[in-house]
Amino acid sequence: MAKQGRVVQSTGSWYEVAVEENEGHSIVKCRLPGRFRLENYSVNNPVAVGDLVEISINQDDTGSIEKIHDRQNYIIRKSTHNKQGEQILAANVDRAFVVQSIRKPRLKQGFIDRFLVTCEAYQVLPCIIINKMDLARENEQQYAADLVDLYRSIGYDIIPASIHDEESLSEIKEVLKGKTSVFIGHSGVGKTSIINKIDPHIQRPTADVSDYSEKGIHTTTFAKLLPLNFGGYLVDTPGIKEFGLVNIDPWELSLFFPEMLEARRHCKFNNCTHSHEPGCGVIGAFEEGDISPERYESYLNILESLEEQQG
Ligand SMILES: Nc1nc2c(ncn2[C@@H]2O[C@H](COP(=O)(O)OP(=O)(O)OP(=O)(O)O)[C@@H](O)[C@H]2O)c(=O)[nH]1
Ligand SMILES: [Mg+2]
Ligand SMILES: [Zn+2]
Repeated sequence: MAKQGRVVQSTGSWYEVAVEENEGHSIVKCRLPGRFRLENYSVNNPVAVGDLVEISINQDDTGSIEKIHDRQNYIIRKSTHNKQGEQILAANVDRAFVVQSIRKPRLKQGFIDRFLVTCEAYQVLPCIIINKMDLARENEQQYAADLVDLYRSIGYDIIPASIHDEESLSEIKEVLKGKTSVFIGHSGVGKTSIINKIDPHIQRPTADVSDYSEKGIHTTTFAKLLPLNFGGYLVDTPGIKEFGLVNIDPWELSLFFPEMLEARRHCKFNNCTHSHEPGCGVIGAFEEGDISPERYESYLNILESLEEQQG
């Protein structure tokens, strides 16, 4: 008999699927038939956490995934260095959070901007968390304040936070309440620590960042969809190093920088890449100070990597 469910965890070979029962739900351990891998050869994981699936139940009470329902949206990234290919981090989410720490490990604005471009392109509502603000030195506090001003001026939600600051945790809870969200970021920034704090029923392992490299040690190893005690669901994901963009053409990149939308209408050439062309509206807006130097630099860096990918 076929049943409908939602994938709550995937370990590579097994998928845990939550199936609605009379009251509450039960978890069925499922396998994925090989044909799904062939159909989605460019993606490492043809089924992602958050996917809505149809399963059949085997005699030994395990399940078999028969159908993956169309996704409302998803967050996908590519790892460029170790050729892992593409990976869907979560499917069917109302909001995706990029979690960064102001220190240990140090914040990387390029990562935030790549994440935001993916959210724009794949129609996911984003939110930025700058965690570990309790560790911030004076200049880092100023840096965080500047980032808050910058991203809010573009229209993005951004929350400076610390697991030792209740007010910031309540702010995060407000945004999560009643929705399905995902936390994405480098290892060690505190994704799992925040989750453990906002819902004390959840106690997932966390670990110190290395003193030597100031990087996390990849404590969370599988993405998991967690029910929140104040309503809603949150996917905790393992730390990632890179956020490579998937299926975005160089010519359309500026469409995913909201602050460039108006300026790009004034470009002299309609195939303008806004990097060197004469009569470019975006370069003009940048020179006028209407587009921030950091965002424009991110744009150029991403453009270069997309052009390299195209060969
Ligand atoms: N000072 C300070 N430390 C924090 C904060 N948030 C997390 N930490 C610490 O940072 C370390 C890493 O936290 P985790 O929650 O394991 O990080 P993670 O992002 O889940 O890392 P991965 O699972 O490896 O991706 C732990 O030692 C936490 O106690 C914070 O706001 N302030
Ligand atoms: Mg973690
Ligand atoms: Zn231009």
